[in-house]
Amino acid sequence: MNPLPELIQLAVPVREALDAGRPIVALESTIITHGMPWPVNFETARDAQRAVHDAGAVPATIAMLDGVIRVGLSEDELETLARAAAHHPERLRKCSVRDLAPALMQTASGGTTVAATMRVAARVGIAWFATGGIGGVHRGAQENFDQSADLLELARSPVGVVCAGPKAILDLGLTLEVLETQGVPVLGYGTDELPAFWSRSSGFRVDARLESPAAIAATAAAHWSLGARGGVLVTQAVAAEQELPASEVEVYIQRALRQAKAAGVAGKALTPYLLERVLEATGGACLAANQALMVANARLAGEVAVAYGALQKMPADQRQC
Ligand code: PSU
Ligand code: MN
Repeated sequence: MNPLPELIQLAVPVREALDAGRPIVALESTIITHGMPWPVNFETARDAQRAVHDAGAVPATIAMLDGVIRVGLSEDELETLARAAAHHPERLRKCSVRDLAPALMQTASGGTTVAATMRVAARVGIAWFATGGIGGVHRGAQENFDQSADLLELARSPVGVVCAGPKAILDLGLTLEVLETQGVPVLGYGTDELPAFWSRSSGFRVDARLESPAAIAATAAAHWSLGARGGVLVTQAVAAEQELPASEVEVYIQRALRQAKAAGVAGKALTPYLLERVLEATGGACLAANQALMVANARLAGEVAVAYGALQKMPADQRQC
């Protein structure tokens, strides 16, 4: 079952769920190591796992620990990782796809990004994944070529990714263009408009609005039945009570971008830097939004994974697709 036993280690509940064909939801860990401060990073990761569990699926947080890719962390392990991020940030890498093999060889530890988490999920056979906001095409990409590997992995790995849209620090229009080129369906759960992470509106439309987890599962199943090898992006807007209006947050994003430029921040450090500046500027309001949307996405991914599992077990002639 496990293709690379010494490199990827499955937690017992995850292995059992895989063997029994029960629904599983992968969760990323860069949000713990580089996305949120202590103790919110721990609380959010823990609550996301609980939300997946309450929806009837098995949570599988993926991270790199001492040169092993771990699939499924206990709450104690989440806390240890979250504390390490606070006390020894220099010891934890941000692992995207290109970073996994070197980190394995060097016995390193770190968080896995959306791209790396998708890759590992696909490798072990997990079809659903929840995160906060995906990476995408950065503003100014025309000059700096900065596009997140998340987009390329969405084109490659057949995993359904539930998120609150691309992070608002990005160029959302260009991000949608790349997703279109790569053949990745962008679905809206109860929304026509693409959500923009901390905000409910972006001015851009999703490809299809769907009203239920079952409809999302059936759409993904149809996409994969057609032989598509890539992922499906499911977007859910942050709850209205936690939302930061786009016009308000845009001012802080602009300022953070100027600060990043002045400080010469680029490459993999850019996204965490920008998120941290916006967090400071909003005095924690965007952190509360990030926390709420992450947990809500975990719950939805759990519901979709359950619906998808039921669909797989249904006789072929009774399936919608
Ligand atoms: N969302 C957050 N915080 C984060 C990230 C997403 O709220 O830290 C991480 C995700 O792991 C995502 C990564 O995959 O940022 C994208 O980084 P980059 O733009 O360097 O590819
Ligand atoms: Mn980048």
